[in-house]
Amino acid sequence: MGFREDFLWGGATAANQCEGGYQAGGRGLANVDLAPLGKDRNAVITGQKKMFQFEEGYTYPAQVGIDMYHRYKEDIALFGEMGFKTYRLSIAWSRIFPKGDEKEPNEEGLLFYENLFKECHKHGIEPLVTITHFDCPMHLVEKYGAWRSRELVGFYENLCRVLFTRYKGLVKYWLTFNEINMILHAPFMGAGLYFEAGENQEQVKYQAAHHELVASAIATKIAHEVDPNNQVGCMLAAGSYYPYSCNPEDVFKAQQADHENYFFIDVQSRGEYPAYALKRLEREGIQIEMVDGDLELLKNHTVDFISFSYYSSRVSSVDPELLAKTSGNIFASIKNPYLKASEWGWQIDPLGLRITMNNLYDRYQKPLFIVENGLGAVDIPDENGYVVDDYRIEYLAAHIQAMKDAVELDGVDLLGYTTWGCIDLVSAGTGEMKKRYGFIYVDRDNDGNGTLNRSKKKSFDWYKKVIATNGEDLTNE
Ligand code: P53
Repeated sequence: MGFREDFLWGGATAANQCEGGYQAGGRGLANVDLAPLGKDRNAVITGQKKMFQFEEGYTYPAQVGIDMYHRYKEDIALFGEMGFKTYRLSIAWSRIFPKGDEKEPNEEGLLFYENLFKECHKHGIEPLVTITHFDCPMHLVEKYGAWRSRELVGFYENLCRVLFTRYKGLVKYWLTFNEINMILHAPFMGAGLYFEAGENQEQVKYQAAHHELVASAIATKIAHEVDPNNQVGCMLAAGSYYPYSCNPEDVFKAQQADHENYFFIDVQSRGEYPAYALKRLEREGIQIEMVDGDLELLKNHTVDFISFSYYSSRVSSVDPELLAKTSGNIFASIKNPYLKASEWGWQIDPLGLRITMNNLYDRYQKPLFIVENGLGAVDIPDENGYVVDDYRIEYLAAHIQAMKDAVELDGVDLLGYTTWGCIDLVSAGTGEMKKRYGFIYVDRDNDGNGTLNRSKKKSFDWYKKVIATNGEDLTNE
């Protein structure tokens, strides 16, 4: 019983939130570099404010990140010490193709990841690679309007072909787009999209989504052609919607809200635009331009597994008063009176993870992979950089228990679990260093002060024990 013997325990990061070295090795500028700390970050990531270059008076945390570009050996050794079976990371597209539309890739960028993957294998760690984690080269944003343009499909295809060929034998688990549904909520950070005044934003978003979905199918096709051992997953920012009450209108609203997110995975996993989406798009006058062969590509190249992030469940209602009181997250959600929240207002719901797993497994009947979960919190280190993070242990233990229940009691097929930000890194939503998720503390603050030294938190040894017992011992002693 319990988790499968080859269960992939590990942790997850994304290039722009940890690497830094934003100009090193010939790397080009990307949308994610331009999301500033503090005021205006949200306006930039939601595409309401254009920022095509660094501007005076702002701090850009992605420039340095936690300097993993130069320190990955030390970091991977620490992951190895915890017993990680897998490490989820993302490729910075603009390291491989600095502008995005070149014919030939940048060898320095390719070599960087080759060395990193080799380092993983030295420690018995299988890399799990997100091809794009919110990033898009700025040249593609400026010249083509990023994913609103069909041409991006071809550029992404080139990127994937290069990656699958070069890393054959080093990487077998791939995710095509991080949190693909984020394009609806954070279009600039999610897909390099910004809007002109008066433009039909929904039209632009769904056209761009179509391009990503076709690109994802093409990637899946090439991955399987290059190496039949490759396993390709889609990736959803998950968290099922609860109706606020048993008022059928609330229940219906929650179902509709889930549909908005399932839409992407329905296409990637079932291979077709779902009927509810076609009807809705038609009703709203949104027309998706397709190219001959798109529907066949989607149909014939569906994903092998379903990966997702889970931080919280969500709540929906038709009551305008409740709608005014939403919780602090890019996904606006009504506060759930039964749940406590993190310091950033993210509501904590371990059972919601089990519910979400059941919903996804019922719907797709493919193996699941939880590739993000964790608690963003303020940590206070002692003089040696040690943090007693019992709150994090408590959060993770409760979520691991819930996923164990989903496996043992509900029969969900689960491939693995990677906690978000296994080493402290820059927050995607806020740009802060202060919002920490790691087992490893990084000495750096919001203003860029600190030595960047790494130190173990209490949760480091705890997670090591969890992995060593394959999730049987979750106690905190
Ligand atoms: P931060 C919002 C809601 C759900 C997932 O988020 C999200 C976000 C973006 O804030 O993104 C994922 O850093 C994402 C990671 C991100 C992580 O959640 O805002 O894939 O890049 O860091 C946590 O606390």
